Amino acid sequence: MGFWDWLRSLFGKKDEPEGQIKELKDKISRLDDELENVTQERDQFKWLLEETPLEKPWRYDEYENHEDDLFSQDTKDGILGNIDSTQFPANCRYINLLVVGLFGSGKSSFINTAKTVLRNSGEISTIAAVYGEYFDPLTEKLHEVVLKEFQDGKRLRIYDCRGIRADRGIQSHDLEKTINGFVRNDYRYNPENEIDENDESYRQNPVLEDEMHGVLFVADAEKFKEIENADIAIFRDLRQFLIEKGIPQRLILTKMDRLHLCKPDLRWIFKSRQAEERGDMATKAFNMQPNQVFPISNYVQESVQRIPHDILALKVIKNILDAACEYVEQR
Ligand SMILES: Nc1nc2c(ncn2[C@@H]2O[C@H](COP(=O)(O)OP(=O)(O)OP(=O)(O)O)[C@@H](O)[C@H]2O)c(=O)[nH]1
Ligand SMILES: [Mg+2]
Repeated sequence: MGFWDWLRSLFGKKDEPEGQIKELKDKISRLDDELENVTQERDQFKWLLEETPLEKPWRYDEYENHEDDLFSQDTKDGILGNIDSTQFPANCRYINLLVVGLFGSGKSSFINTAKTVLRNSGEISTIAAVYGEYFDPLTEKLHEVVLKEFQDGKRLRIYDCRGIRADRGIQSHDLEKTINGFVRNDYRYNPENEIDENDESYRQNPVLEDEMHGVLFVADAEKFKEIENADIAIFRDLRQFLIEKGIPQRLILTKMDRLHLCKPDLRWIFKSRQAEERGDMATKAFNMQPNQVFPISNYVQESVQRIPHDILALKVIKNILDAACEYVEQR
């Protein structure tokens, strides 16, 4: 008997349909239970796999005893020493970096982390205001922070600014103007209108030391997969703008401390399968080279400095600083 004949036959008989329907309902509910059990089992295996470290680290495999050597006081002192002896270009007093990313991605927290590690006093910096993740954007103004003073009045400066979002975020035009040095510190970005050339925060004739010499894209390792197409377009256009100008750009992946293996101990970050997967996905999503992507964990709850946090932040600071100096020298 075909399906429809069978179905019709159910309703043809007065006393049988109820029994048949109950049977169908029972079958469905039994399968639902089975499905739930199988799903639970699958999740347990997945969890176990994620908690099993990789045999080889996915980055910085040049360190022999990987976690011990990479996250050591020696490594930290070495990078801090290298940063101290940076040869600043003669043609410019300042190296300026801009952080760019979606609302709540961790831009301001990164500035606090970078300030903390370069100051290295043991205290966590709160120079850039940070808020919860579920509110409107907190940072609305261009905010200059001096990360480090070098000899002869040279300075490494970093700039926080309004986040990207197609509807309420910073306008692409304003980002480009900021990078080209037209926007003065403390300008409050207007998501509705581009900066007016008659605004008192509009710098009429910017020089090299007013421009940005490096851009740090910031993305939340947990959420960047959810980026809307319209937002991706803003990133893509900005990246193209930077490539044409030759300005170095790097990607910082924040909130790595929330991923498998990293959660209990950040020292496992480069043996974490989930961290590796997020690193790969972000590299592809932003169309970067793997060595331009830097996973980090910002200081958000900690009250004292920790070596793994410091080293992850130092790696990206050193890398972008060298690239930015090189860029300025060639100008
Ligand atoms: N666990 C963890 N939380 C982080 C990290 N970075 C930032 N956060 C949290 O993410 C939230 C947003 O961080 P912000 O630094 O304010 O992000 P933002 O990009 O400056 O946000 P807007 O200025 O609003 O665009 C805060 O609640 C931070 O505590 C991180 O690396 N790990
Ligand atoms: Mg902010």
